[in-house]
Amino acid sequence: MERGVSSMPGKQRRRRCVVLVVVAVLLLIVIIAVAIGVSLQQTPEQEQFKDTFITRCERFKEANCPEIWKVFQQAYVNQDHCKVPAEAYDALVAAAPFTPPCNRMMFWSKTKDVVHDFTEKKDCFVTLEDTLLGEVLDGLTWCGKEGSDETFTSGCPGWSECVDNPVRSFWNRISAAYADVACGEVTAMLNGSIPTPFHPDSIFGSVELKRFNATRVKTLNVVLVTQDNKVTNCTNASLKDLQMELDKGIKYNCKEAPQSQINACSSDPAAPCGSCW
Ligand code: N1C
Repeated sequence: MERGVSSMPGKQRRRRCVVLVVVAVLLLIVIIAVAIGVSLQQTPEQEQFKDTFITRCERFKEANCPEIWKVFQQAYVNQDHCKVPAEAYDALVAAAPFTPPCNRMMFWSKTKDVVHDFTEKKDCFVTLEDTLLGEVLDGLTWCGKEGSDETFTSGCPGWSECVDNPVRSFWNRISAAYADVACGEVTAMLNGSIPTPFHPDSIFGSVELKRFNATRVKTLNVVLVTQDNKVTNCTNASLKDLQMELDKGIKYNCKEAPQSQINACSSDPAAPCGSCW
């Protein structure tokens, strides 16, 4: 009896010890699992980016997608994400050059949704996003980090955070390349619902328009997309600035087109190309 009573605290201590050890082991397991989870988390994110790139690229039958992915990465991987100039993508443009669809090339500024809704429904015009490089990277964000071979999709600098960021430089570079090959009649959809439909700082104003060459481009047709509460028309002062920037020798036209008319026309299979404005 006495021995039993006196041995109880010893047993309790041992039991407490066992419980403590079990708790410590469980804690350790949880910490290790969280650490593994965190370290693995980046991989699916990067894998997903590469998968999207390759899947979209493979829609272009003749493309060597693994090679294009390799050349693309070389532009920004292992670089400070604020020090990627547009020229970093020169090799990428060379690896996936543009074949110009003369008379069908469509440029735009501040009208992304209406343009793509139109080009998706009617096979009349070709935007940069219908080309391999434009389609593969449309809507994506990416950057690298000094000392790392990885592609990151979060923690990348915003559009205005630094000028030489990988996404901004990419659009500047490939927009320049697309405008360089522009030929024949070129169309640009601008936004008539804002006070200045032509902005010199936009990619269209600062890159594309400046590269249209009169030896290749015959006419620039501006389509000013308006809403019911029409804010601007073709006499808008910013459109005078646009004409001043245009290479002499390129003819200029401007037409106002209500968005409802463009939508109705694109949904009408009988409507021919060019009849929507
Ligand atoms: O600055 P923007 O328009 O004038 O650029 C549009 C102009 C188009 O003609 C395209 O050829 O430049 C080209 N372009 C794209 O194709 C493109 N796809 C997606 C430019 N930017 C593009 N993006 C994204 O839209 C890009 O990340 C940037 O943030 C916007 C620019 O749109 P904007 O200001 O309406």
